[in-house]
Amino acid sequence: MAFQFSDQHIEDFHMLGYTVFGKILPPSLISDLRQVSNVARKIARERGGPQVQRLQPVGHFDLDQQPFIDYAELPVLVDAVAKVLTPDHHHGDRDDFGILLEPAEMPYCTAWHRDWRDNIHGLNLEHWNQGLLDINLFNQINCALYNDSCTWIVPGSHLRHDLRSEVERFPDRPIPGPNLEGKTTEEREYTCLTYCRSMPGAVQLHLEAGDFALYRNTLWHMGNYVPYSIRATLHDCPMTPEFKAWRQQAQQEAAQRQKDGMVMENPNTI
Ligand SMILES: O=C(O)CCC(=O)C(=O)O
Ligand SMILES: [Fe+2]
Repeated sequence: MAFQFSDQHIEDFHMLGYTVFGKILPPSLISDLRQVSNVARKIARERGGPQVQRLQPVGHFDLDQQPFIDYAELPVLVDAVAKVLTPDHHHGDRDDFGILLEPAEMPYCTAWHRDWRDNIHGLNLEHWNQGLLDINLFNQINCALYNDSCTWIVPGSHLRHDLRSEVERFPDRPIPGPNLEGKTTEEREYTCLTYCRSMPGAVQLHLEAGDFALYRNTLWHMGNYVPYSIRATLHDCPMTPEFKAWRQQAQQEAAQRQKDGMVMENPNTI
């Protein structure tokens, strides 16, 4: 069935921290985006090796830009994003968004994290804490061109700081991923899945081709990847002037704090 917006999308976004606009991309656009993603995959692997996770930003590479422009301007999508967020949130900035890809050789996963807090070394956590509930900050998009079940999330965690069980699961910073040293392909796959499930409240996000997931990247989340599931998922941000400014300031401050010897603040000890 063609995509239809409903208030449930707004409710889910706020309460769960994510909502999915099901099958919102028309098949012809999926087809154009898949074609350009095949080129992107080649470029990404040439530059970053077989295990590379993404090519970003798409506008900086020798890729046909028209499908990305069509995606950015798709009226039903612009309208749905504006309804959940505001008309000042704009997705599809080609100087910004990328494509997430499957690894060519071996399964792996990211560590569990909340973006910025747990993956930017030197970040000032006070600034992140202050922005936690700000609708102009920290919104993210995964728009799947193939069925994609890579992303795991803890629904509702965007509304709060960590629960005791989460602190107990990951007391230290940086948060460790699973130990994949010396493991076979199948052992790696098993170990990564066990790691996904080790987080209390974790659920797997299942997207079909043409689905657009809008979520708070302040949610606990992670990515889990296997080479046998093709992936080309647009990884985008409904950008605002406020988030651009926050990001720039946070990155500058983090770089300075790293120079000063700061590794990563631990939210469990401040
Ligand atoms: O692959 C995904 O869907 C999530 C990736 C992610 O969270 C990250 O790279 O920060
Ligand atoms: Fe992330």
